[in-house]
Amino acid sequence: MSDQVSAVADRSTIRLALVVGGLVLAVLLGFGLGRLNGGGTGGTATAGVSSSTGGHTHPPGTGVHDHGAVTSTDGQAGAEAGGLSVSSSGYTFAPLATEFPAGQPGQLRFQVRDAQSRPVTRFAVVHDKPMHLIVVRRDLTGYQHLHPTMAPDGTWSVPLTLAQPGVWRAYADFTAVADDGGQAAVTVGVDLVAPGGYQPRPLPKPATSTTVDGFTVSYQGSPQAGATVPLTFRVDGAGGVAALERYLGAYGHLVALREGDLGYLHVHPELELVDGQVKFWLTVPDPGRYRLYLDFQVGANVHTAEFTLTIP
Ligand SMILES: [Cu+2]
Repeated sequence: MSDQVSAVADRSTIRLALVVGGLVLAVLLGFGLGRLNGGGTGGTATAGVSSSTGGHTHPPGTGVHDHGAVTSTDGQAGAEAGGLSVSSSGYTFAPLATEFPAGQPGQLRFQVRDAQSRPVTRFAVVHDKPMHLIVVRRDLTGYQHLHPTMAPDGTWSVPLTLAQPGVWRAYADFTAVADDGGQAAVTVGVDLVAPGGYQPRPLPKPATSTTVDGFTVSYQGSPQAGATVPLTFRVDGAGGVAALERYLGAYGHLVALREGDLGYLHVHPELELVDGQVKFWLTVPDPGRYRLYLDFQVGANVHTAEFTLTIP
């Protein structure tokens, strides 16, 4: 009898040991994956580690641009594109619904969940907002840059209309604050669907100048694969160079999306205007075609200029 009890106890002990061992392994693996996601791109955007450079590289000899007091919103570093995964650095983009009738006003609701599947409720304010949401159709049309609001339970919501049928990509770009106060800059992406006949539009030809809402927007600079190069944007209105205003703490916000996989590059400008122009540092990882989206503000209105960029 005592042998049986002892045997049972031994089995329980073994089971317990296995469970504990498994948990430790899971935690180590999770941490390792987090490190790979954040650190594999050369960044330090792992929970508990805060990087003053925002987890991406700046070219030698150039000043850092504005990331405020926290890590950048990029979620990736150096030459790697982000937003390709629904989970990164232990954080998961969890939409409550992903289907939207085309052309009808709807509401996107989602949570950011941590490695324990708990909704995250603490976010650092980066560029004036705790959450930046980018939505674009798979053919790179219909770009939207939105700022959802969060309920106390960690559920974010924002009005959203997917104008045309197709598969759309949504990127959540945020800096989560962990229980220990550590901050992780993350970009995660998920597909949304507007059912119906998808008629993809070809990417417009590469150009360094475009018009939007009566403004002519042009840029100078020669992006190259694997290099960080300056891009300087100039906005002209009816009366010459337009007076750019700060929007979300900067004179402009530039997002670059890669054709093919919609890899996400988020770049930020120098703090101050240079001759009335807004200057960015852009690191493009690989040859290919990209669509650039520049948000800028003039006369209290925000406009978005779009460019196709080919990297040879
Ligand atoms: Cu934003």
